[in-house]
Amino acid sequence: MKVHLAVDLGAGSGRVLAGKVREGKVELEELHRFENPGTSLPSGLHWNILGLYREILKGIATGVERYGKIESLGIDTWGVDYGLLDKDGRLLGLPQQYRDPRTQGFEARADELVGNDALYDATGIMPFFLNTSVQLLAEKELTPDALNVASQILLIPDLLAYWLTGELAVERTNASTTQLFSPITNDWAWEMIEGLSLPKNIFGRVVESGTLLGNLRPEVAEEVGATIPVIATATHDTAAAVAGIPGEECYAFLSSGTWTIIGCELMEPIITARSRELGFANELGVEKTVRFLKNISGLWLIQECKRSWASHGEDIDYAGLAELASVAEPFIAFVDPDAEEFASPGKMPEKIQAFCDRTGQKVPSTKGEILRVATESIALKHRLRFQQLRELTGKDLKRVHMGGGGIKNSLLTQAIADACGVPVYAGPVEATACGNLITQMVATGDLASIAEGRELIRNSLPLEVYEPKEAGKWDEVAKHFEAILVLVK
Ligand code: LRH
Repeated sequence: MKVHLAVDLGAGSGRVLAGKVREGKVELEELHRFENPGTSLPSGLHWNILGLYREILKGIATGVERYGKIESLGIDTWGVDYGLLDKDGRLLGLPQQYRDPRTQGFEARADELVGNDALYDATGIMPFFLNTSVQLLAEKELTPDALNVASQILLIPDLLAYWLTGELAVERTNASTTQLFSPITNDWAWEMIEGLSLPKNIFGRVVESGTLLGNLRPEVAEEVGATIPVIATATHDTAAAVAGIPGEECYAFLSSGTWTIIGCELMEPIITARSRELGFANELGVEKTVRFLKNISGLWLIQECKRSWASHGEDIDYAGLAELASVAEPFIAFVDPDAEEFASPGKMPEKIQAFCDRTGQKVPSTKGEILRVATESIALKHRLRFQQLRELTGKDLKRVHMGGGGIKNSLLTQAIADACGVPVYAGPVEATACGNLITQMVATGDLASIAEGRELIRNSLPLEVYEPKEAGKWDEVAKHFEAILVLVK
C-alpha cells in the first residue's frame, strides 16, 4: 500500500488527509482537522498562517506515525491570497484574506490604470474584487511598506511549501488566479504588472502542477519523523477539484464549496469580446489544460445564514437547515447570490430579506423560507451560467459532473439538475483532496496520467445521479429570476 498526504485548507477548516492506494482503489482517511477561520485584527482580515503551519506539521506527523513511509505530500487552498517575502525569505506581515474590505474601489482603480478589458485580454481573468491584482493594488496604494521592500510573492500554498522545504516557487494553476499571469505566453503578464505599477521583481519562478519541490527541510523531517518529498500539486483548490472530478462524455464541471465554480476543461483559452462580456475566466489546470469557468456565490449564503443564527444561539446543523428549506414553500422570491452586498460576512438572513424587499418581492420570513430562496436562486444562477457556457464553448454539454462538499446538500444538487435540465453526476465529496492526490501520484510515477487518476477515483468512490425534474416549472421561474437580475444590475 502506498500513502500520499493531501493538505487541503478550506474556508472554515483545514485537513490533512491520507490517500491510500491498494488494489486499484484509493481510500481517503482524515488524519487531522483544524480550524481555519479568518482572523480579524486592527489591520484587517488575516490568515493565521503560523498556526496553520503548526497544524499541518501535526497532521503530517500523524501520517508518519500511522504509516511510516509517506510517498509525497501536497498543499492546496483557495486561490488569490498571498504572502510577501523580503530578500532573506522572511515573511513581510501577516497575509490578508480576500474578503478583507481593503479592496473596495480598487477594481475600478485597476480599470483606470490599465483598463479591465486590457487586463482580461492579457490574462483571461475577469475583473473581480478578490483578484490578487486588485489586492496588490490596494496594498500598494494604502499600505505600501511591505511591497516596497518585498523580493518575492508566494501564493499561500507556495508559502507553506517554502516553509516545509526552503524552495521558492509559484505553482502555475494558482498563479493563473492572480489576474497577472498570461495563459497565452505562459509567463507573468508583465505589461499589466507594469501598468498597475506593481514591483516586477516580486514575480518569480513559476512551476507546473506536479513539480517536485524538494524534501522536507532536515529540521521539519526531524519534527515529523520522516523525510517526505513535497510536490507543488494543483495548489489552487478548484484546479485540484477539477482534476479530481471524474467527468465523462461532454460535461460541465461544477466544483461546489463556499463558491461553486462551473466550467469546462479546454486545451486553449477562450478570450473574446463575448467571454469578456459574460465574465468567464480562463484559469489554468493540470496537464496544461485551461479551466474555462465562472464563479457563483454558492454555499457561502447558506454558510453565512448558519453562522448568523448560531451567533444568536440557534446552532442548527446542515441536515437540519436542509430539512427546514425542503418543507418551505418554493419559488416565493429570488436573489442574485452574486450581488455585492452578499460578498462580505455577517447578517446574511437580513441581507437576503432586504434584497427581496428592495426588489418588490415577497420577503421570506422563516429560516426555511430564507434558505429556500437562497437555494433556488443559487440553482437558477447555475442554469444561467450553464447556458452561457454552452454558448461560449459551442459544446453540447450533456451533463454536469459535480464534486465538493456542496453535493451533501441534496436539495441544492437536485435543484441544479432541475434548473439546468441535465443530469447531475454528484461525486466525489472530496474532489479537491482527490485531485491533489492524483496530481501527486502522477508526479511520483504511481499513475501515468490524470485520466488514469480519474479512473481510479471512478472505481473507488460512488457517484450519485440526479435526473432533472419539472423542466417546465423551472423554465418559467427562470424568467422571473432573470428579470430580478436585470432589475438590480
Ligand atoms: C474556491 C476558490 C475559487 C476562487 C476563490 C478565491 O475555493 O479558490 O476558485 O475564485 O476561491
